[in-house]
Amino acid sequence: MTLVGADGERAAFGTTVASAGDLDGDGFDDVAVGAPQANDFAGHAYLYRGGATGIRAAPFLTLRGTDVAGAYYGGALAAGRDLDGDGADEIAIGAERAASFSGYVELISVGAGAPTARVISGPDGASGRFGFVLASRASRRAPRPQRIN
Ligand SMILES: [Ca+2]
Ligand SMILES: [Ca+2]
Repeated sequence: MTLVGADGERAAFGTTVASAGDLDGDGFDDVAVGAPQANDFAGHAYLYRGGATGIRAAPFLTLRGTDVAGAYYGGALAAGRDLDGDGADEIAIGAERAASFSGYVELISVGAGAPTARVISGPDGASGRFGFVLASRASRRAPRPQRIN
């Protein structure tokens, strides 16, 4: 299985790749790929749907962040987790060079309906590079605390 980006040779498609969790809640895990140099370094990220026969070759969603040249959107991706409990995982995408390297992180919810994006800015302003590195916890679910009577 080979995924090919649509942005040409300087897009750096595949700089980041993440198992995105199950973004649409259909029971199959999906894949995210970043191309942070696409469109004059504005950056794109692509979401590919998983299924019974594997990953689909065409992305079901192309994400562009705020689409500002030099933002480097997609330079960091964090594996999906269901952050709001709706049964579909969310994915975080970083754009560390946006706004004089202030950076931002976009939290994408796909779910069963229209995708939504929430932009989170960092506290450090210019040169803070918020979103340079993203991570999610390794375990799927933390064990529920046991009450000891
Ligand atoms: Ca899925
Ligand atoms: Ca969710």
